[in-house]
Amino acid sequence: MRVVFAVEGMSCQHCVRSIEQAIAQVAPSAKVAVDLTAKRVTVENGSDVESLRAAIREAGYEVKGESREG
Ligand SMILES: [Cu+2]
Repeated sequence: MRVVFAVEGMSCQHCVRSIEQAIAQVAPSAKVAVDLTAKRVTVENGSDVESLRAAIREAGYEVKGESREG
């Protein structure tokens, strides 16, 4: 399953690494792609959506919404 999160507050490569690390904590095998321009975080093979959303929030970013694909 792939989940695309709409995330506010990401501005640079440091943010990208923070998000990647936060998600790796809850979903070590997840594949994460961060698009700063589109303000999107795509997670493939992650854990449940709730855990992923919480991880992004705990890293300090605002999750505006998400959509599941597949
Ligand atoms: Cu940053």
